[in-house]
Amino acid sequence: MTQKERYEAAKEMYAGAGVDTDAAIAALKEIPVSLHCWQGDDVTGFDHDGPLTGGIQATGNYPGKARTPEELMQDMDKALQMMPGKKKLNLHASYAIFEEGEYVDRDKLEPKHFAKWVAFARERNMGIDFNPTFFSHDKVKDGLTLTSPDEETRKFWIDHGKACIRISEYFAKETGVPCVMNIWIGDGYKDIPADRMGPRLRYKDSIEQILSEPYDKNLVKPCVESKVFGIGVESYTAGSAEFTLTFAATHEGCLPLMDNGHYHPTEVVSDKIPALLCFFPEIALHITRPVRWDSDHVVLFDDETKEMAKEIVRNDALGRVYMALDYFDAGINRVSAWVVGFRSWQKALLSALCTPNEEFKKLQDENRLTELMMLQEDMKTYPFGAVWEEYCRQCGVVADRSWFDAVKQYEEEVLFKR
Ligand code: RNT
Ligand code: ZN
Repeated sequence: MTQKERYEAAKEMYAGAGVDTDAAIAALKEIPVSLHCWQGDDVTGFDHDGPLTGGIQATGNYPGKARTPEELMQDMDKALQMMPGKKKLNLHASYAIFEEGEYVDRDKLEPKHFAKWVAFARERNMGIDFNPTFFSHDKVKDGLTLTSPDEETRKFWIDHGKACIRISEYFAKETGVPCVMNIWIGDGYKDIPADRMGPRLRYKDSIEQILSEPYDKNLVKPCVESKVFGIGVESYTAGSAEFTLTFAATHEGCLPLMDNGHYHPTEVVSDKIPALLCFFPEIALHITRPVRWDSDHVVLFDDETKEMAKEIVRNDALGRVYMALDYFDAGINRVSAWVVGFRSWQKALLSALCTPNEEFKKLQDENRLTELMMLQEDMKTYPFGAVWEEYCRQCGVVADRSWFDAVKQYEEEVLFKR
């Protein structure tokens, strides 16, 4: 059977279940997914020589990590060629690119320090998302940034946040695509704190000061990302789920961002998506794969990933949910890690789009739950692979595993020579 015949057969079978696979493919092509630059260099960045801090860790020591902006862009380019669909670039402030001999601290960053990234994104028709970097820096004092009781420290980080608002607006103007600016801090305590509210009040004030920087709300979408704990801050994190959710709910234009590695292990973000969509016009996601903790493994086409995609698709929220990948595995080929994770999320979205969601909802509302279970199980063995193949073909990307040959070749010719 040719690829075309395989797709035609699959299309017919899905049509029998009430699914238009052509429409699903067409819809997916329009949905931007943000690709994080930090998988390429283990969250190192270019503006410091120190270790990765903030309670996060990229474990592993696979050779070939990108060391310069040129290498990171080259690697990302390689990865982009193997990803179907619409992409956005996700940057951290620590990836500022300075001229030879130039350096400014994070509170003084300017759009020009990201001009090369803008050129990179524009050439590839990508918008840009942005993240102030509140970690891996010597002005993180006693593990604290925006919650610091030391006013000088806190001011430095507030000024960093404000600088990032200006840079985010620049990204949006240059690319013509709104910029999602995500605030995440690792501030917290290893052991039982004596004051849980004080740091949160300072955090609240700090974000308010950052957001007081004038910006166009149609161009910049500020978010706050919650977290349950980090390495070395096991007992308390200031930016907890309740804190960030309430902050976003009470500050017009600020979005809640959920990272599915940032909750207790039996909590699922798939269930939280529709809860938040009842109240927020827009929300944001960091899509990752937590293994026993916030380990940031490569995203796979697994059950919870599929469930998250379903909640976005069947609630007609593709235009209301900003999707970004967030993982960093230093133990495998980093280009492959990017590709596998991106393709997995694409598969999850396509699979959700190839589900007769209206019919299933109707069965639920009519309390025909026996039938619903049977049909949901039945569809699991539909020829989804043939639809995926067709989607990749239309996007001009290799559908089968042979994309990995290019990764192997790139590894030998480029990565292993570093
Ligand atoms: C950390 C958060 C945060 C970071 C990135 C690098 O736990 O998930 O989003 O992963 O900003
Ligand atoms: Zn995250």
